[in-house]
Amino acid sequence: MAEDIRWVKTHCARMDHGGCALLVGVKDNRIVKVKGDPDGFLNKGYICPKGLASPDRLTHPDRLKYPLKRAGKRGEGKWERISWQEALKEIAQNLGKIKEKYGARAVAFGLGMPKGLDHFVLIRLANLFGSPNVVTSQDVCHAPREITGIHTCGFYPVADFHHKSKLIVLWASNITSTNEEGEISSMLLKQLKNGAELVVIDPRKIDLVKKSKKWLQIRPGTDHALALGLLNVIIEESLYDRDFVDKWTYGFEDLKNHVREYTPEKVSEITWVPPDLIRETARLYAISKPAVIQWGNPIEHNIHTFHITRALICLMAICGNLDIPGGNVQAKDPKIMGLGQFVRADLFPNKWKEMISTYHHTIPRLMTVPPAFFRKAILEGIPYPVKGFYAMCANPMMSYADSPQTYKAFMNLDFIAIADLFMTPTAAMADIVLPVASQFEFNDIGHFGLGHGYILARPKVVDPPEECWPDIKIINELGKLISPTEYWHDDYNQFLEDVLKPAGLTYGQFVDKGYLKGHERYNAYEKKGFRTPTGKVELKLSTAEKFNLPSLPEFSGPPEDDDPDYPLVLTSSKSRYFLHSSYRWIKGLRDKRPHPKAEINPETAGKYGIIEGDVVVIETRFGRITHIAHITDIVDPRVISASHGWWFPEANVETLFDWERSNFNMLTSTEKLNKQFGTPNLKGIGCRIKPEPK
Ligand SMILES: Nc1nc2c(c(=O)[nH]1)N[C@H]1C(S)=C(S)[C@@H](COP(=O)(O)OP(=O)(O)OC[C@H]3O[C@@H](n4cnc5c(=O)[nH]c(N)nc54)[C@H](O)[C@@H]3O)O[C@H]1N2
Ligand SMILES: Nc1nc2c(c(=O)[nH]1)N[C@H]1C(S)=C(S)[C@@H](COP(=O)(O)OP(=O)(O)OC[C@H]3O[C@@H](n4cnc5c(=O)[nH]c(N)nc54)[C@H](O)[C@@H]3O)O[C@H]1N2
Ligand code: SF4
Ligand SMILES: [Mo]
Repeated sequence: MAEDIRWVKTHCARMDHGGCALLVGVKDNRIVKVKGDPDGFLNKGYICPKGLASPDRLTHPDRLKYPLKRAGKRGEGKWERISWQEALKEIAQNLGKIKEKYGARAVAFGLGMPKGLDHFVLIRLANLFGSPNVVTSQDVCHAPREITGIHTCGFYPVADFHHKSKLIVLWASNITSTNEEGEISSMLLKQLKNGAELVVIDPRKIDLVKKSKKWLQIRPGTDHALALGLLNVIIEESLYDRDFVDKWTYGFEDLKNHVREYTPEKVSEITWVPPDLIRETARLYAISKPAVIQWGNPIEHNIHTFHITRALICLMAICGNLDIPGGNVQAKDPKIMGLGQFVRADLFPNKWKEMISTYHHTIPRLMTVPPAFFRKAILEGIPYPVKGFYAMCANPMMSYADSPQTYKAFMNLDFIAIADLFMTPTAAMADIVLPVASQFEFNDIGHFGLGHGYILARPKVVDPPEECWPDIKIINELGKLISPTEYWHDDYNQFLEDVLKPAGLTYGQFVDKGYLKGHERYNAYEKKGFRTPTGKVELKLSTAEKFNLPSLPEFSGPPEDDDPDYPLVLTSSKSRYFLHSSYRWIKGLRDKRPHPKAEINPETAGKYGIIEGDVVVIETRFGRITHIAHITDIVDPRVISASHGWWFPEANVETLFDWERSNFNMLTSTEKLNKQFGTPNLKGIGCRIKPEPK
């Protein structure tokens, strides 16, 4: 029997940022086994539970298999099956009508976590259709660190795990669970084996705390204060890299004067981290070279995200850890088609002038629309009305902050089309639902356009079932109906060839290689300076006045004021077994984590009369959900950590799968937003808990 199995090499995807090389065993167009590829460039054989379960995505009996058209009222769960031709025609006609009446910008295109090349094909469609509005969750995912990086030092400083670091600082990054940044946790573990030291900055005692030299159990939402405290110690104790600071930074004296007030004692009161631990951490980071900061999501789940990310880059810079091997680096792409060229940005040069976010004065270079501003356009017509939405790879009913507002906005749209693998709370709100082929069912390129310096081959392994189409094919066909046909291909696979052409490779040749990595080049600034107006790392922003940005990283308080009615501090993390709101319908994964769990310290549980397994009500000023109590000392008694992304595929479609019951974003709000990125508070929110009344 074993001889019948055909083994195919590909890369894991659409379960997180992806990256593990896989060996996939196929028999009769079915995946029968999957394992980590020992030759994998990043993972060297590692595979996680999600990777192992990833083929089960394809064979679920309830998977969407045919295009559907809404038959009842919106969200009522009544559908009729239609053909692809009808579905595409319906979408084209509705988007066309909106374009005619309100202009192309009244149609927004929605994307979730970037999953593959399709992400960029949809941006291309938006450009060709003439809409500047591509809505994504970038407000709370990567845009703050990437774009603040560009403004501060001319690039996005990614953690370099490809070279030896002396010290690794995991700042709000639970990498053994989330494999964040397309960097593989196995690479980090290898570094630790080779002697790198570890500092963990996390309100939860994550697994890697066991391997760490120091753990800073920070009060959620106060990272900007901590970063300023570290800067204070490093500067006051003259531990910074004097040579680099003299030659390559702008505004050091201003930063020095500015951080003087953030003494470890003061910062300790805000962050709950003991003053001596702040001092020791600052010293360790300053003297360990190279040291790398692996930054995670919670630094951008906060209205102060611009200050946090600015302060972290200042730390990297003054300690001389920018653009050196084993530090935070500018990854160089291989010789492939550029992102701008691929999405045909040239055809829409004035896009930024027309975007919804321009009205809200978001930071230059932010080219996607934050969800809060998208909904404002729908509900209030500010700055102009939005009436239509085409989205794929996203579940905004769960992933956007302030879920009731998303529901209201969707109820007010004239037309919604959603492409997904499964009926979700978002797909259930659509007029047209499109069934997609996913990972393993079509040829794809991973990590294109993500700034990690490499791309990965993801060749097709099996045929998709029934009428499931890859998103790239859907967009390619829709593109021909709603934009000039000459920009679309006869066969969507040609897009893969386009990307690889500059490398002189066909897709087939690329698959044989497995991946392409850009040339490693460090200290690039020594030749040309940093790509900022001053040619230096701008500790103080020279563009502050021009772009109306704060010139220095500041602390103006925690995300929310203390409120005695909500005495506990709420945070959350992502589950090792799911991707955001995705895949709770995969049995093998759901069995591992059947319920949304709230982590509660034993002392707090005792105080509120809660025992392990109780249904608990979690309330903030904005909403109320239930979770299952998990009593654990991995959190401080003052903190509650809940789970993100919960809906119940097994529940009734008429209730939109109980989308409100345990959905963390029922507890968040968009009443306060970060100015540069439109980011709401997802962490550090005042809350209270009680057992659910019986
Ligand atoms: N409160 C809170 N909110 C958050 C976060 C948080 O930590 N806390 N995290 C934020 C972050 S970092 C992000 S990136 C966003 C993520 O937000 P989303 O990307 O909206 O996240 P998912 O919930 O994973 O939704 C992805 C959907 O894509 C579908 N899908 C999977 N594969 C394919 C495919 O190949 N094609 C198509 N068309 N669909 C597919 C899945 O079934 C799922 O329904 O959420 C953000 N929101
Ligand atoms: N299994 C799995 N993997 C994923 C994802 C997933 O949903 N599931 N999502 C993918 C995506 S799109 C992204 S962007 C990445 C994100 O990956 P991560 O950045 O690792 O995301 P989180 O799990 O939200 O948060 C990381 C850690 O921050 C801690 N934390 C909570 N609040 C605070 C705070 O205020 N300050 C500090 N310093 N720490 C805090 C949490 O306890 C958690 O351990 O992961 C990717 N990989
Ligand atoms: S860590 Fe991510 S890329 Fe690796 S097997 Fe798991 S889900 Fe796939
Ligand atoms: Mo993300």
